[in-house]
Amino acid sequence: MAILYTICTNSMRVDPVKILLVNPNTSAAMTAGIAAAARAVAAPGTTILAVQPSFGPRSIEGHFDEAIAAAGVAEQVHQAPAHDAVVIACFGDPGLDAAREATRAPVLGIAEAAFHAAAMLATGFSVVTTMTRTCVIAEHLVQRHGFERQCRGIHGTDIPVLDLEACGEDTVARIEAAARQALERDRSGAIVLGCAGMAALCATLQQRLGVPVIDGVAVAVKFAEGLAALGLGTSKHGDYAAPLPKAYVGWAAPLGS
Ligand code: 2AL
Repeated sequence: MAILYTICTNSMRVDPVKILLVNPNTSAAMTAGIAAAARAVAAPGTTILAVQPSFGPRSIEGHFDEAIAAAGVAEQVHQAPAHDAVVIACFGDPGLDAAREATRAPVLGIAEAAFHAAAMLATGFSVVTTMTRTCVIAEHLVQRHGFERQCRGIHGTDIPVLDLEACGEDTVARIEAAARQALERDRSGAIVLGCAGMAALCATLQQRLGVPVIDGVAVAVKFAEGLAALGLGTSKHGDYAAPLPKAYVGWAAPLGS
């Protein structure tokens, strides 16, 4: 027993955790909002370095946006200063696997983190997201992360992502109404917010709805702190090993080695 205790404490980090928070879209206002939401839940001493790609869409609302944004996430993780964990703060988790190849630190997507948290708090949850066209992207994420049994519904509100940069009561009321309908129709016990831009609304919605409302940015930051504190990182055994050295051409040249 004494030996086990020594092994466990040896693997605990005591230094403050440095989190690289990547907003995959190129809205500086949204990057600032997501950074504020992350800092509001971070432990004392945790530092949050919030970044966004140097190219790509202002908001991510479809497959094309997401493909370009994934390259932007890869760019930011490739050129990142030293960090202990990475959070990808867009509900599509763009570039998640690429980022895991590019760093030894744990990398969390906010959709993946939110699904895990929701599944620990209710037997079933519903996702309330932005444009209806992104519902298929959320459905693919649910399948990819293996939450088909817990996710009981995905609901679009047709609120454009950039409307969340500075949203008023009308926008909050629309999300609240969609969440109420989802809880009823899906017989769900929790709501997952399907956009990083909704992070600031989480507490208000939870208070109004009376059920757990999960913002992926907040839970990803707390999971990231936990994994980093335990000295856990992305496995380099197998397909998450560093990318094979090779030249890249065109605008991607700096990403090669
Ligand atoms: C998002 C998000 O989190 N950021 C963004 O630009 N688009 N997600 C979404 N479902 O619209």
